[in-house]
Amino acid sequence: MNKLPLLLIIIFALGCGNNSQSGFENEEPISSAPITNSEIIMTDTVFIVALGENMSEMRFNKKVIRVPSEKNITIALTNESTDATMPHNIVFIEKGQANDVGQGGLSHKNNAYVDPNDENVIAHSPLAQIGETVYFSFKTPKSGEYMFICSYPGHWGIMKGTFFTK
Ligand SMILES: [Cu+2]
Repeated sequence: MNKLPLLLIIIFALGCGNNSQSGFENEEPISSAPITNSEIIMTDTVFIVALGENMSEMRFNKKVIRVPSEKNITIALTNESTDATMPHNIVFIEKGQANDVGQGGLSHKNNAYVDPNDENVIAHSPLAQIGETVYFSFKTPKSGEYMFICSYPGHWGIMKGTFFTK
């Protein structure tokens, strides 16, 4: 997937690691030791954009999301709409359960329109207001086919896609 932000994070971490307060005057090498995966805790990030200015245009920029199974990942959801009536979230759910999850979330506005006890929900983001990016991390489920929706009222019938883990 998109490795650039991860690389930047690593570079940033290296840059902060061994520098003294002297800043520009510090010409010493940052570190001679190689960085190994075991020394850095990190998750891969999947970037998703919610688009559209109204109910007929609204959509995710991805129809399919593929990630490794049983692995911690981070989702970054950006809401690019400029219409304030278009908040969105992203909810990863069991296949075929979009309507049940959406209906069940209607009475849970304070939980981003997701029933916290819904067994069909794998993980979900907060609501992203227009122009906002929200992040959340979760451990992906075992290898299989799932789906993702926006559970904002009236959106799940259109804003949905397939979620594969392998
Ligand atoms: Cu939505």
